[in-house]
Amino acid sequence: MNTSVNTAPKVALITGITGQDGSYLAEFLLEKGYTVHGIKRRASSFNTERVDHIYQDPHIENARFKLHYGDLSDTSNLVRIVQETQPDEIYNLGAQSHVAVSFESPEYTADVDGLGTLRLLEAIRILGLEKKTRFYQASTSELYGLVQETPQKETTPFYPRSPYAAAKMYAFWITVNYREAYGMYACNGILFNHESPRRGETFVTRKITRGLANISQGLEDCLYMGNIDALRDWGHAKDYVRMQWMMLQQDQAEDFVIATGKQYSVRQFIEWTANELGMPLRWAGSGVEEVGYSGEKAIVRIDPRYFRPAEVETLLGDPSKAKAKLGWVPEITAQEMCREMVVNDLAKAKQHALLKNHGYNINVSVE
Ligand code: NDP
Ligand code: GDR
Repeated sequence: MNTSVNTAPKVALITGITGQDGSYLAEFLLEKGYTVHGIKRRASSFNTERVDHIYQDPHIENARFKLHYGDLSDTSNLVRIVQETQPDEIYNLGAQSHVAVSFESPEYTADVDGLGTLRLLEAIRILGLEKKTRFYQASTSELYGLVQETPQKETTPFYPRSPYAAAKMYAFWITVNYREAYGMYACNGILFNHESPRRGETFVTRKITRGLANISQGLEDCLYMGNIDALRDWGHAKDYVRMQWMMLQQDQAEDFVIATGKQYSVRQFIEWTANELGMPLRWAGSGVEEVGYSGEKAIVRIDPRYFRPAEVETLLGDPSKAKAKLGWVPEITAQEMCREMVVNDLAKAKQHALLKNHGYNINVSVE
């Protein structure tokens, strides 16, 4: 652990602060007494829902939470924000983070997820902050792609299977390179899938809990899925942001796998969710004809539109190094997390159903 005696409050800069991890990490760092700066993208409507509860009016004296407009594709903007904020720690969580979308926008994904990382590292260097600013890169289990070894650990060879993973592979190595070339404290957290009630609605777990909760309240009829036999090692985002911080408090920068070491299928996650909602499933048929029935009602079907051009069939992490060196162990199991997500989405679905029953026009967007 870093035993520095400097007692001035630390300053953190988070890219992707409006995302799932950014919001939990900001909460965590504020609780630790940090001043937290975040980069948010300009959008035509408000996009800060996940951090609204920690928003502080910039007019108040000593506000410890500040948002800056910016984008990982914009070098001069990043340099200016790093210059203004002089961070002790940068957490690069911003990304086009959807694997399926990366096949549709490969160049944008490469720019933001790959070159965006380089731009931040260069900003640190250009501003002469190599010895002050510590850098965390949000690397991913998607790097393992077509897995070469099970379970996957820090030494397992990479085999990316999507434009997203290829871009993140560049980001991984440029982070290692800046550590070795310039002596920067820069490290990669190779994080396996992690979820929460704040997970984006188009990632598989949230799509399932939200979709089935809506079905339970009569707001949707059927949930359309892709490859339900894919296997993932799912943890809770709250556990994982704690580890992101721990990685920047060491004497030496190192890369770590963050995972639970347990694996389940998408199919199992659907079944847990359906059971939580009191509508257990019976499967019939196979392949794209497979259907999940609740009673006589078909509520889960396969839509090949959700198959990916190249799939990552199985991921299972080995977090032994994180446990041995940092004492990190995940506290929330995948099934507990599923329950929390169901409770959250069911409450929302009930609110929507109530409004609908009182004549309000409720459109439930589905993807
Ligand atoms: P989210 O998709 O929830 O959040 C992504 C964030 O990046 C959002 O704040 C988004 O802004 C922002 N962003 C997107 N494009 C840009 C851009 N061009 N410039 C600046 N910011 C941008 O992701 P998570 O919180 O789940 O993940 C955080 C990071 O960890 C990502 O880099 C992801 O790839 C990586 N990761 C995630 C894992 C997971 O299972 N969750 C596992 C391993 C790695 P906006 O809100 O405006 O869209
Ligand atoms: P992933 O997460 O691609 O692992 O990337 P996602 O939840 O999107 O998919 C997990 C698995 O579920 C299968 N699947 C479906 N996925 C989605 N989104 N929608 C469906 O309808 C569906 N049906 C089946 C997928 O094919 C896949 O096998 C996430 C992101 O957070 C990345 O940013 C991060 O790097 C990795 O996790 C680790």
